[in-house]
This record gives sequence, C-alpha cells and structure tokens, in this order.
Amino acid sequence: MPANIVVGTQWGDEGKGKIIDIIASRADVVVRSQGGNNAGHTVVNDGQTYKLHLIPSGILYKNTPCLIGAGVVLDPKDLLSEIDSLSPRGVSFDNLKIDPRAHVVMPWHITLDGLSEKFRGNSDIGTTKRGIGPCYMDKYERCGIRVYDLVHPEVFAEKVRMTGKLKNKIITEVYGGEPHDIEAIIKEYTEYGKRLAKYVDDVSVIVYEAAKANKTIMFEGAQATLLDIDFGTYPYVTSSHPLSAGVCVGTGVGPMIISNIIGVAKAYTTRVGKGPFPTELDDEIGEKIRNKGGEFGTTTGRPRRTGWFDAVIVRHSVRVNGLSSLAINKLDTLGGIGDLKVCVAYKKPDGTVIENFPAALEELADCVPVYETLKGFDDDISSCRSFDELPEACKKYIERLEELCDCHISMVGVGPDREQIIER
Ligand code: 2SA
Ligand code: GDP
Ligand code: MG
Repeated sequence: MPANIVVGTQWGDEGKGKIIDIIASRADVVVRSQGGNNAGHTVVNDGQTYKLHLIPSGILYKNTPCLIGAGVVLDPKDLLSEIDSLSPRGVSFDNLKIDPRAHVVMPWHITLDGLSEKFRGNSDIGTTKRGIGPCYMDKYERCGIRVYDLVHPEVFAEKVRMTGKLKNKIITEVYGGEPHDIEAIIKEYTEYGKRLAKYVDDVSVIVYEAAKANKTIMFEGAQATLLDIDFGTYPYVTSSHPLSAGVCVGTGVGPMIISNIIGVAKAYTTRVGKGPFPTELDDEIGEKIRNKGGEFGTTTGRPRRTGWFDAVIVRHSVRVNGLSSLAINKLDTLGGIGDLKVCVAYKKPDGTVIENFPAALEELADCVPVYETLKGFDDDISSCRSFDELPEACKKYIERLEELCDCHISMVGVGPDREQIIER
C-alpha cells in the first residue's frame, strides 16, 4: 500500500489521530496537506496522550519524515510552541519539513477571525478563531505571506509593511478594532522565521521521490468531509479541502500515486461549531454520549454536539472521497446507551425520501431523519481485539453500517489507545 490517505467522514474528531498513528507506524513518510492549527488530533501511546495540532502525527516515530505541504496554513508562533512542548517529551523534529509555499497565519488573521465572528452575531460560523479563514482568504486574494517570505527577512518585512497597513485599516475602520503594531510583528516573526528556516524544503519534490522509490506514504487529513468548503455544510465549514482530492493540490502530487483511501467515522456523530446536524440529540442520551465519549474539542475545549450515526452523510463521504474502506471508532462509547438508532435516509415535508446529502442548507433544514433501530449492548468491549469477540449486537451494528454506507469497514475502534482497534 504505497500511498494512503486518511480522511474524516463526518464533522471532524472521528478519532483520525488514532488511525493516522496506526498507519504512520507502517509509513516511511507522513504528510499534512491542508488546514492549520484548527485541527486537534489525539494520539494515545503507552498511556501517554499527545495532542497534535499542526505537526503531522508521524513525528512520534523518530525516523519518519513528517511533511507540511503547500496547502497548509501555518501559524509559526503556535508551531514553535508545539515543538517546544513536545521536545522535552523526547519527540524529535529532525525530520520535519515545511513547504515554502505554505501560507503563514499572521496576527491580523486571528484578529479578523474573531472580529468577523463577532460581527456575524447569531449567524457566526463557530470557528476555532485560529485565523484559518482569513489566511485562506488572503491566499486566494493573492496578498498572502508564505513560509518562503517568513524565512527571507527582507522580503518578509516589505510584505508585512504593505499588507499590515491594509489589514490595520480594515480592523480599525470596518470593525472599530485595535490596530496591530506592524514593526513589532516584523521583529517577532523574523525570529520565528530564523528558527523555522532549517525545516523549509520542497515537500512536493520529497513526496514525488518517495513515491518513485515505492516508499509507503501516508497523507493525514485534518477536519473532515462535511467541513469541506465545497462538499460540506456551507457556510458552516472550514476554508480548505479536507477531501481526499485535497491531498494532491495541497501537496503537489498527481492523483495516480494514491492507492488507498481510508475514511474515519465515529459509531455515532458529533460536531463542534454551528450548522445543521440532522441526527443531533438534544436530550439525556446526547449528554450521556458526550460525557462517556469525552466529547470536548481538542483545540478549544468546546463541548461537542452529539447525535446518532447518520448513514446519509457517511455515504456522501464514501462517494466524494472515493473511499477504499472505513474505520469506525468509539463503538465502546455506545455500550449501555440502550437501543441504537441509525439514520438511513432523510424525509422531505412532501413525503419524498432522499438518500443523497442535499447541496443546500435550505433543503437540509426541511429534512427529518428516517431512523432504523438496532439492538444496543451493555458489555464493555474495550478489551476485544477481534471481530468475533464482539457481542452479537455490535457485530450486527457494524455489518448494518457497512451495508448502509456501501463501504467495507476495515477497522473498529474500541478505545482511545492505539492497541484498542479491531482490524478485519
Ligand atoms: P475554522 O476555525 O475556520 O476552521 O472553523 C470553521 C468550522 O470548522 C470546524 N472545525 C472543526 N471541527 C471539528 N474539529 C476541529 N478541530 C478541533 C478538534 C476543534 C476544537 O480536533 O477538536 O478543538 O474545537 C475543527 N477545526 C475546525 C469549526 O468548528 C467550524 O465549524
Ligand atoms: P481527530 O480530530 O479525528 O483526530 O479526533 P480527536 O483526537 O479530536 O478526537 C477523538 C477522541 O476520541 C480522542 O480523545 C481520542 O483519544 C478518542 N478515541 C479515538 N478512538 C477511540 C475509540 O475507539 N474509543 C474511545 N473511547 N475513544 C477513542
Ligand atoms: Mg480533532
């Protein structure tokens, strides 16, 4: 399996970190290709918990090159603090590489993320306020600052003076906010650039060479399909392409090198931030799932909204990502919940049943989930390591999800540890 992609199939936090970690242990190269420090992946290894934001999960394997591709938006301050907090724990960064084309999240991006959310009032997106959207806006507006600039002080100072002036005008005149001290930013960020310079390299070339040498590559997704700027629940989405196809443009490789695409889902559904969520449980079952599953944001600590498994959205993900297989995590969390509902389709007010996820929120708003009820289980399954060991109700649940999603389920997660996985 030379080139594997791992993507989220719901609204994020499906436990990609764990699956990525398992696949990274078998990979020669690990690549991140979109998003930024809005991501939060949790990896539990030998009882030690690592929460990774920008750094690819492969970093936990000493000799694995970990690459940050051109499609990522990089907050240098946050990246360095991640490096500084992981280094004393024995994590080595000798193999970290950052593409010079990646865009830099500047302080005004973070300010503008907060101001724009505030301005929207009740119609806010519920962003992580990490400056992700405003940074991608500048990239497409063609006034962004890239990693190349960050590590070339003269180019950097000139671009920051020009862009900073414009951003301060927007911050003060449009939003009535406080301007940034541009010269102070140049001074502070030039120091970050000096520290990061040694990591800068052409990720597209490194991945191409690795593919030619038939090395095993893993592209790790951040966020998820329903947060994709085009195929997610727009506008309640992130500003990048978390889809499998996003990997190619975000790294600078052709699609023909990809051999395997794994979609990660939870055995139920969660979402942080605003936006539609057809199977949301606003009751004590939802609360039980949140508490039992520890459903709180890895980056912001926000409580995650919880609900039943929605086969309509996962089917959508199977299609738009071209999934080879699915990994279903957190089956253990559903133990003791009682009977389990699964959404198999949506029903429109005129009685029409739809099986494909609608393109517009307006259409989705009128839909109600069509549920099928499956038998629940009370057993603690966290020590099961083979499919046969699972209680009958669990097996039936997984087999039904497989049918409904039209995709083979190759892994089932029964706990947060990298050992707590059933491969089938
Ligand atoms: P942004 O900040 O512009 O990307 O926010 C836009 C939407 O994307 C959602 N989003 C996420 N959803 C789930 N998990 C994410 N990462 C963190 C985690 C979240 C956290 O792993 O737990 O800690 O809160 C993530 N990143 C972005 C976001 O909620 C908005 O709906
Ligand atoms: P990611 O953003 O998709 O990488 O997921 P997060 O790390 O944000 O959130 C997933 C949470 O679920 C983390 O706390 C994981 O340790 C935990 N987790 C992952 N797989 C399982 C599982 O199978 N069972 C349980 N109980 N927890 C899991
Ligand atoms: Mg997460």
